[in-house]
Amino acid sequence: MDDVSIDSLILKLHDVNAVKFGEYKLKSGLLTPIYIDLRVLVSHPVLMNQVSSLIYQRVQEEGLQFDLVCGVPYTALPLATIICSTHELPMLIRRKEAKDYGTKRLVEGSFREEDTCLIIEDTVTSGSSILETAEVLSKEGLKVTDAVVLMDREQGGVEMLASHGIRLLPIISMFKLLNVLLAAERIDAQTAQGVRKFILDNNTYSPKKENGNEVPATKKPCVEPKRELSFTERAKLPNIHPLASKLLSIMEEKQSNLCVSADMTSSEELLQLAESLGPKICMLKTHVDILKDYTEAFSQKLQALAQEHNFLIFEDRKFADIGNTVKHQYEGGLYQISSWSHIVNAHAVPGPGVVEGLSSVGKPLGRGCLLIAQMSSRGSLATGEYTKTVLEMAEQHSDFVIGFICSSKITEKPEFIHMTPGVQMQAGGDSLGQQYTSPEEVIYSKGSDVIIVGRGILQASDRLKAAELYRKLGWDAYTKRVSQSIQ
Ligand code: S5P
Repeated sequence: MDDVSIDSLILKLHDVNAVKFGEYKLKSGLLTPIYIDLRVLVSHPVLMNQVSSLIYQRVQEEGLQFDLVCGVPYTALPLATIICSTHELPMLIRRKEAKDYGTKRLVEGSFREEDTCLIIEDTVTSGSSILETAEVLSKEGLKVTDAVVLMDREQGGVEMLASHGIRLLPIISMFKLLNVLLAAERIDAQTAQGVRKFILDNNTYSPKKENGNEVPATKKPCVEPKRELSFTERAKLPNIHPLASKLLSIMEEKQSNLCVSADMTSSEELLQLAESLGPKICMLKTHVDILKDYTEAFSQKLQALAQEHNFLIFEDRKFADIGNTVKHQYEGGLYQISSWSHIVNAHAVPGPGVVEGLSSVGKPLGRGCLLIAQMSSRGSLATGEYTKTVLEMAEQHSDFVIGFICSSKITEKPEFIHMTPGVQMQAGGDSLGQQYTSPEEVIYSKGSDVIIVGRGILQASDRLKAAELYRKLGWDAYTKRVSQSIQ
């Protein structure tokens, strides 16, 4: 299941008021700052079908084996019905109350003893509703081993059900939901933090409560929040691209998530800038084709400075042609970009061939590529479905694509690095469509990793002082974000 369809589903659930923020009473009497009310789904048939197909997708991905399906009454009942009808699976209906006439059955439908029944639920807090349904089914001789839930509030349901031998497979977790709503500016950082704290403070599962016996260590609840990984931890991920790992290590070592955009027209000036700002930055971005005096000696000097001050070079070439053409543009011509630039970027407009062409040159050299998923300029067309497709393209080429040029975090996959241009201390823009966001907003609120700053530093009277200020603002926003995710 890809992150993108989950992200857009979360936004749609918020649109229809299935996710509400405020003060609400849960079944247990506890007051909660977030309320998930999926009962409204029945009024939105398109959404209803999307949710049902995501649940079924999860069932398939996990390769679950079962003979029958039962939805927990009432909200999950229509979901189970759609799934069973679409995929022609036999279903059972669990009655909440036994009728006082006729058969007095609690479970309607045909089944054999020892049949395995898969449970479907809309939202889980403690897991008690699923357990109740599982107990009714067990009394009828049915086996319950798995349950799939759309929304897990991450308050102990997984652990509680596991202690009863039921594996709960959630599709959306509370922390994921908060991150997506935050990135889309549906909620502010304070609301997200308030809800995170509530969830962590109100875990409903205590192993000691289970039959009065201490649960073995392996079954202890995972109260550890799904905290955000630090740059150092991300650098050590098993599937990380070596260049992404190098960049993340540099960032941690230099405490800098600042990339300076060295948009200068003189090689000499650019080298002077690299020399003086080198210690403050993790990466230096060039537009080599705006230099009036490019020589091979320039690229050699720049590489030496990158080595000396430990930063990476990113040529912002924005390749956007068919694979065969970009291959030549990257490798050859006047600039021979692949020979000196650690990182380049590309538009996804031509389709995957652009990445494949670049990769055929860059991969053997250990280079990496950023895909342009969003742009900072007014009226940019890189939004919505386009951005989602870019993400898919990156996932399919993760042996060369190390991250994105974007305005906010677009994926939860920690192997990808998010880099955001259009950054200045003050909001505003220029007369040609550039739009600025502050370092704090970009890193803390929008979840990006690296700020790319050009004129904010280049036009300052003291560039070194300005670079240090941006470095500090970017770094503080990152440390604040990571530390809050583990509170
Ligand atoms: O969406 C984008 C993508 C890029 S790479 N918006 C951008 O502004 N950029 C680049 O970042 C742009 O080409 C320029 O080099 C830099 C921003 O410069 P500034 O002076 O506006 O900070």
